[in-house]
Formats: sequence, structure tokens, C-alpha cells
Amino acid sequence: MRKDDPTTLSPASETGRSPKSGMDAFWMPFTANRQFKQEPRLLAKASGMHFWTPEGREVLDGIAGLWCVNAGHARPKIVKAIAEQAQELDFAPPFNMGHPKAFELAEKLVELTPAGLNKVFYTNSGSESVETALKMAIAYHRVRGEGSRTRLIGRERGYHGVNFGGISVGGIVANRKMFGTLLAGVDHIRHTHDLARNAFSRGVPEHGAELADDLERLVALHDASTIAAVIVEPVAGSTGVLLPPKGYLQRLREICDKHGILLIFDEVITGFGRLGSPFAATHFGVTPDLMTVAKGLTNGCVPMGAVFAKQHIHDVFMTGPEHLIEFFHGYTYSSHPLACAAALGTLETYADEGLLTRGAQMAPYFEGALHSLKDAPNVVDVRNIGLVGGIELAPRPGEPGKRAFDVFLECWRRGVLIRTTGDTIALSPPLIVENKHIDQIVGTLADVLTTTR
Ligand code: PXG
Ligand code: PLP
Repeated sequence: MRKDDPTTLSPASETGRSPKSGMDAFWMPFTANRQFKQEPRLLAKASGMHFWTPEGREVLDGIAGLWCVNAGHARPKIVKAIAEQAQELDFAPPFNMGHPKAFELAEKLVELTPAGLNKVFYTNSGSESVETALKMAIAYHRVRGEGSRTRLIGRERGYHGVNFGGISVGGIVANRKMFGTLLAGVDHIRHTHDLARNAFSRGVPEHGAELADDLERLVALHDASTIAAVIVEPVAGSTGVLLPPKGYLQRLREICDKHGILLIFDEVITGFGRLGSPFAATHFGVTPDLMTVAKGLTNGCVPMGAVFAKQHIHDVFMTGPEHLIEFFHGYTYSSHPLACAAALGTLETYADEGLLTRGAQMAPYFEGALHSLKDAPNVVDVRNIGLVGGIELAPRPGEPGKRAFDVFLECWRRGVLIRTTGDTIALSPPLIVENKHIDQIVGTLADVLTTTR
């Protein structure tokens, strides 16, 4: 092998600093790999509200893992369900075959969803749920004889996972720009983030419902007869906690109805109690035609996602000869037995402890604590809804994202796990959070913001 063979050079060794031994092979997702491998942050154990490092240092989980461990870590009913399922039925083919828990879970899920969303299609992640929903929307129009409706509308700053459909309708530049021309026939409505009018709002901001009318601009440009669906996050998480202005989602629903466009809510983060209601659709009283979920569906324990569809969307596919497949789509691991068992254990835990609405009880205390950071150095906005908080910092000149990342590193050193995206700090603690945990998260942040320049 040549000495300069690029395959033998790790990025870290190019910088003259080596990764810690044993850390070279794993190419980490959405991670600054070289930085990480010089100063690794490892988690070895978790229970309830906490993680522990391999050295035994306790770290408070301020972000429910990654917006997913809604019931807290290592909950007994979920752990038991997964262990027993692995013994009993490790795998069952999902195409043309079934297993009882997949059906049982779907029946339980549609009791929780807003009225009308009563069909469940299983996937293994939020990204797969998004691809599934987009395909369902286009195929739906085609099977009912409006095959010209192929266009998909997303929103600037939207996050819909990382697969090609999701990054096409998504609106995060860094996630799109490296990957060519993406899906054809996609357009975007404007995002709703408006610091000038809405900074330091408590709950949903007052101003901006009229931004939903931007959909009318795209209808005028493309014609409704070419548009299959609009996909939005009811509350955008990954892009920095962006809340829908008062009346915005209702307005979007009305415009979609007026033009026969399907409305898809991407509830991968907002689903399963994050806003203090089972779903954002429930919270805002706006029912989409399709809804994507993942994360909290299994409390993050086994990968699983799902798409909820309205009855009539499902029903238009149920024509044609009965022996033929109606929807040519599915994954090897759709309705995986371990995932179904985890989801059933998760729903039981949520029900036992009232977790799908606990966020509403905790929200006032959380809101008050977050807004106490208003006058901390460099804070340009604080926003919150349910158990989601966003603290936006002014970027350091010429170094976007660096100030928030430094805050993240210092919080980690002080035993609190937070998440940052750009210069926004996102908080989303497990729904079992108590006031003392909120105090620790916000107290640590207050100290760290004061010492971070
Ligand atoms: N849609 C939405 C609205 C999401 O938030 C996905 C789709 C994709 O889900 P999967 O399971 O394929 O990752 C997500 C995921 C962050 C962060 O830092 C958020 C997500 C993923 C990774 C990081 O906020 N959300
Ligand atoms: N690639 C190949 C070669 C496959 O055979 C399959 C599934 O059979 C896939 C990709 C898709 O994998 P999955 O169903 O896990 O998404």
C-alpha cells in the first residue's frame, strides 16, 4: 500500500492529531468526526432522566436522547417487552405475512390519533415515514384519476429526514446542497421565523398567520392540478424550534382543502406528548390527511416509524383485483416484532403515567425557567411550547454555530446534555422531567452562557 494512499489516512491524522485508538472505523452521522475523536463523548448507561459515561459520570438528559426517549430511559415495561419478544418471535416477514402484535399495535395507535387518521403503515424511522407519506400522496392522486398531481411542496427550513424525498421537500441548505438535483417538481413555501416581530414569545407567536398564504402563491404559479401535497412540521424542531404563528396551521388546512391538496404533518418530533397533547394535530385542532411519526413511538428503544392515513386515502387503493398488491411499497423491517413489542410497552408506560399530557402540566414551569435566560449574554430569543424550548444566540461574527457548540461542550462537561442546531439551543427533556431537573438544566445554561463569550 502506498504511503499516501488516501484510504490509510484518517481525516484526523491529516490535521496532525490522531483519533483515540479504536475509533477510526466508525464514520459517525451528523457529527464533527475529527473533533469528536480527539475528545470523545461516550455514553455507557442510562436510566430515567440520566445517562452515565463509561467512567461513571452522571449526565442529565435535557433532550430525551434525540427527541425520542419521551418516557425516560430503561423503563421496565418496555425493556421486558423487548426481551420477551426476542425470545418468542425474533422476526416475521412483513410482506404477505403478519404477526399479532403488529395488528394489536395499530388498533391501539388509532385510538390516540385525531379522528379520521385510522390507518397505520409501519416504517423504521422518521426518514422512511416521510418517503412513505410522499409516495402515498402521489399514488393516491393517481389511483383516483388525477395523475397530474405530482408536485410536492415543503417549507424553507423544514427538516424531513435525510432520504432523497425528505431532503427535497426539506429546507435546510446544508442537508441539500451536496446532493445534486434532488427530486424534480418540488417547491417551498416561506418559513415562519420572524425575530423582528415575535422574539421572546411565550407559546405560539402572534404574528405570521398570513405566511400560510404563500401557498396561494405556489398554487398561482404551478396550478393546483399539479400539486399532490404540502408537508410541514407543525412545530419545526431540528431547524431550531420554530413555532407556528397563531392561526397559521388552520389557514394552511383551509388552503389545502380549497385546492384539493393533501396536508401532511411531519410529527416525528411533536408526536407522542412533546407539546402536552398526544400529537400536535390534537394540540392545534388541525387534522392533516397524512401524519408521519417515529422517535417517541417506541420511546427510542427500537427503530420504528409509522404513517397515519385517513380512511378515504387508504380506501381509494382498495380497488382492483383482490389478489393483487394495492400499494407497491414496504420495508423488510416494517412492523418488526421487537419494534411492535417496544411500542406496545411504550404506549402502556405513557398511559400508566399520563405522559402524553404531562407536558401540559409541566409547561408553565418550563416556560418560566427558560424565559429567565432572556437577559443572559448573547441571547436574542427564547421560545417554548409544551416541553420544547429554543434559546437562540447571536452568532459569533464569521463563525456561525460555534458559540452554541461551545455552550453545548461546556454543558456536557458540567453534566447536562443539550442539543444545538446552528446558534439555537434546543431543549426537549423526557416527559417525566421534574422541576428540579428543569432547574438544573436552566441553572447550568445560565452559568455557561455567562462564561461563554
Ligand atoms: N422528520 C422530522 C420532523 C424530524 O424531526 C425526521 C423526520 C427524520 O427521522 P429519522 O428517524 O430518520 O432521523 C426527523 C428527525 C435534531 C435532530 O438535532 C432531529 C432529528 C434527527 C436528528 C437530529 O434536532 N429529527
Ligand atoms: N437493497 C437490496 C439489494 C435489497 O434486497 C433490499 C431489500 O430486500 C433493500 C435494499 C431494501 O432494504 P429494506 O427493506 O431493509 O429497506
